[in-house]
Amino acid sequence: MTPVRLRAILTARRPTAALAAFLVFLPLSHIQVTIAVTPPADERILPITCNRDCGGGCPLLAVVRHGRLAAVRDNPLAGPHIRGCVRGYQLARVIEAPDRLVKPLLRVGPRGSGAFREISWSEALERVADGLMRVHARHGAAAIMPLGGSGSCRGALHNTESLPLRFLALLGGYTGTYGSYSSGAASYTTPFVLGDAPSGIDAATLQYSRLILLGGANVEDCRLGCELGSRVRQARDRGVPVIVIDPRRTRTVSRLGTEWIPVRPGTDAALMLGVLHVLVTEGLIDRPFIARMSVGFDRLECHVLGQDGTPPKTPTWAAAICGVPADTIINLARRYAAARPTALIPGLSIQRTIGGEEAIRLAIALQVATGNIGIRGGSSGGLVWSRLPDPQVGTLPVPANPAGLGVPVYQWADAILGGRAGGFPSDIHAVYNVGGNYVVQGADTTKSARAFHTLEFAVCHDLFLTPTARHCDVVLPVAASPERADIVLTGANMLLYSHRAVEPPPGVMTDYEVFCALAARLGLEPAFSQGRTADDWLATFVEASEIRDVETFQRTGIYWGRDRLRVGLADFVADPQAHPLSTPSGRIEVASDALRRGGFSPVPTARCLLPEPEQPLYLVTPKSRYRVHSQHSNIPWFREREEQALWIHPDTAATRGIADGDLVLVRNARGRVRVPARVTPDIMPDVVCLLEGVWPEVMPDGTDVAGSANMLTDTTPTLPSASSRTHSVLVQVETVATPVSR
Ligand SMILES: Nc1nc2c(c(=O)[nH]1)N[C@H]1C(S)=C(S)[C@@H](COP(=O)(O)OP(=O)(O)OC[C@H]3O[C@@H](n4cnc5c(=O)[nH]c(N)nc54)[C@H](O)[C@@H]3O)O[C@H]1N2
Ligand SMILES: Nc1nc2c(c(=O)[nH]1)N[C@H]1C(S)=C(S)[C@@H](COP(=O)(O)OP(=O)(O)OC[C@H]3O[C@@H](n4cnc5c(=O)[nH]c(N)nc54)[C@H](O)[C@@H]3O)O[C@H]1N2
Ligand SMILES: [Mo]
Repeated sequence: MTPVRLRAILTARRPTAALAAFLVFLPLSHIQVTIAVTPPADERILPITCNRDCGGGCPLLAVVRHGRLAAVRDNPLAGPHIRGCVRGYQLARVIEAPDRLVKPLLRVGPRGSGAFREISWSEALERVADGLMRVHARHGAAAIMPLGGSGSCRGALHNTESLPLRFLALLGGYTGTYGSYSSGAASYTTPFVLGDAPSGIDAATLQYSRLILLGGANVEDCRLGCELGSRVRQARDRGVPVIVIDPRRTRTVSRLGTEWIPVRPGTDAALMLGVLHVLVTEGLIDRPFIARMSVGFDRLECHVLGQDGTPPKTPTWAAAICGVPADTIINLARRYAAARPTALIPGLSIQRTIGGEEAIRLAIALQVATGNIGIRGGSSGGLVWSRLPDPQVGTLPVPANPAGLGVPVYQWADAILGGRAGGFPSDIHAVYNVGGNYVVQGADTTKSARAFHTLEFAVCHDLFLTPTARHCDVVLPVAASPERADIVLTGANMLLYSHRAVEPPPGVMTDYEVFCALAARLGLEPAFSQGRTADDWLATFVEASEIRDVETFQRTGIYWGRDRLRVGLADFVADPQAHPLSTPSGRIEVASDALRRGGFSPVPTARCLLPEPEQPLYLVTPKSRYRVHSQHSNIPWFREREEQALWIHPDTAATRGIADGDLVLVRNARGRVRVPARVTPDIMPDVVCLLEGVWPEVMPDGTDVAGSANMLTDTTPTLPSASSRTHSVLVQVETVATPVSR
C-alpha cells in the first residue's frame, strides 16, 4: 500500500486531535511521521463505511463527539484514489434526520394514506408474527414475498438481502424474486458468453489504459465502486483520451473534461454494430486473437456485413438508429483500433433497456475484436462492477428456499396482481419489505401501489416512513450502518470493518435484532441466531476468513487482498487451453447456440425501442448524485442541492413552446408528471431526463407533482432476461397552461 503522507493529510483534512491520534496507531510502514496527541475524552475516530448500494461501501472515518456523528471523512489509509462522496460524508443528516423512525408504527388508515399510530415493540412483534402466521396458515409459505434488499446489501451480517431470506426460509419458505433491478440483463447474458469467470477489472488497472470508453457509465455521480472515478481522472491527467457515450453531458464529462458522444437511449447495440462494421471492413480487427479466444465471430461478421439477409450495419445504418453521425462512428472505430489497451466500461444503464442483453454481448464482442480482453488496461466489455472476488470472509448463511419459487424482480407487482391465474408460480398475500422502497423504485408506481392494496399483510423495516412503508401494516424502525458493527464486502480487493460508531436512537434495534426477536416469538430460535450475538457472528466470519491480524483490521478498518491489479479473464487469455472458460466451447461465445435454444438470436443484434408518433421522446431516469435511489428524497439538505426538473434540449423545447423554468407535463399511458423544465444543451434532442428516486406527490387527478420518474416507466421487461428497462421509456411533453399550486 502507498505510504500515507501525514503532512498532506494534516493540511488537507484539517484533522482533529482524535484523527491525529488514530494515525499514530497505524503501522509504521503506512506513515512517515508519528506524533503523540491525546484526543479529548469526548472525541473518537472510528473506521466506518456508508454501506450503500453504489458498488463501494467506501472506507470512511466517523468523527464521534459527545456520542454523536460529528463528521465523516475519507479513511486516509485507503490511499489517494479511494474516496467517499457527498452521500457518505453527509451520513449524519440521515441518521439525525428529524423524521427518522424511532417507534414501531401500526397502520390505522387506508394503505398509502400515511395514517399510523405508535405501538410498543411487543405489540409490533406480536402483530408481525400473527400477520405472517395467518397468511402462512391460509395460503401456505409461498404466499409470502420478500421485497427490497439494496438498502444495506454489502454487510456480512447486517445485510438487508440475506437477513429476511434466512428468516423466511426458516419460517417455511417464500416466493422469492430473481434477477436484479441493477444488472438483470447482463447477469443473464454474460454466462452464455463468458461462463462463470469473473470478468471485472480492478480500477487501478486503468493506469495502463491508452483509451477509456465509458458507455453510459457516469462514474462521477454513480461511482460504481470507490476507486473508478479517481482512476479515470488519473488516466485523463496522463493525457489518455476518455470518451463518454451518453444521451446526457454528465458530470463525468464536465468535471473530467472528457469527450462526449451523445447517443439515443437503448441504441448502444446499433452504435456498436456500426463500429464493428468499420473495424471489419477496414481490416482493423485482431483476427489471431479472435481465433484463439472466441467462437462465433464469423457469424457476427455475417450479421454485421448483412450477409444473413439483414441490412449491412454500416455507420450510416447505425446513425439513423442511434443518432451518432456516421463520421463520428468511423472516427471512434479507428481510434479504438489504434489504441491498445482500451478499457471499454459499460454502465449498467446500457443494459437497463429493451434489448439490453444484446448491448452487453456486443460490448464483449468489441473487446474480443480489438484484442483488449484479459490484459491490464483493457477490460472484458462486461460489467466491471463487483465482477471480481472479494477476499475470503464468512457471511450470514442463507438456507435454500423450501418453497423453491421465484419471479423476476422487475415484475414483482405483476406477480402480486396476476398470481397463478396470470402465469406466475404463486398467489401472493403478504410482503416482507426490508431495505427497499419499491413503490417508488419499481417501474410503474401506480401499479406498484395497486399491488400493495391487494395484500392481506405487509411489514417493513426502514429508517423512514417511505411511500412503501406507508403501504404496510406494521413499520419497524431500524438502525443505520454507523450504528452497528459489520464487515463490508466491496467488490474491490479489500474488506472493510465498520464500527458501531454511534448508538441507534433509544429503542431502535438492528435488522438482525428484530429478526431474532421475531424468531423467538415464532419458535424459530435458536435456529435463526444459532445462539449468537451480532459480535459472535462477526467473530465466526473472521475465523472463516483469510484475515490473521484481526486487531489491525478493526483498528484501520481495511484488510487488503494481495493483488490490486487484477484483470478478469487474464488466466484464460494468457493460456486458453490451460484455463478454458466454462462455456460449452471453453472459449468466449460471441455467438451462442444455447441462446438460440431459448428462441433468441445466437448472434447479438440491435433490438431497439423506436419513438412513436404519440410518444415521440425518449425518457431516461438516471441516478442523482445526491440520492441513493429514493434515499434522501425526504431530507431537505440533499433536496435543496439539485432541482428536480425535466432536462430538455433547446430544439425539443422550442418546438413545444417551452422556456427554461416553465412547468411541463410529461405523460404516457402509465402516468403524468408535472415538473419545471430545465432547457439545456446538456441533453441530446428528442431525449428528456428526469432523475430517479423522488418520492411521488400524487394529486387527486393522478398527476405527480414531485417529479417521480417511475410514474412513467413500464413493467414490461426486456427479454429473454425478464429484466429492468427503465431507460427504454417513451413520453410526450407539453407545457402546462396554468401553474398548479402544490
Ligand atoms: N449517486 C448514486 N450512485 C449510484 C446509485 C444511486 O442511487 N445514486 N445506485 C447504484 C446502483 S444500485 C446501480 S445499479 C448503479 C447504476 O449505474 P448505471 O445504471 O450506470 O446508472 P444510471 O445513472 O442509471 O445511468 C448512467 C448513465 O447512463 C446514461 N444512459 C441512460 N440510458 C443510456 C443508454 O441507453 N445508453 C447509454 N450509453 N447511456 C445511457 C444516463 O444518462 C446516465 O448518465 O449506480 C450505483 N450508483
Ligand atoms: N426509473 C428508474 N427506476 C430505478 C432505477 C433507475 O435507474 N431508474 N434503478 C433501479 C436500481 S439499479 C435499483 S438497485 C433499485 C433500488 O431500489 P430500492 O432497493 O428500493 O432502493 P432505495 O430507494 O435505496 O431503498 C432502500 C431503502 O432501504 C432503507 N435502508 C437503508 N439502510 C437500511 C438498513 O440497514 N435496514 C433497513 N431495513 N432498511 C434500510 C432506505 O431507507 C430505503 O428506504 O431501483 C431501481 N429503480
Ligand atoms: Mo442497482
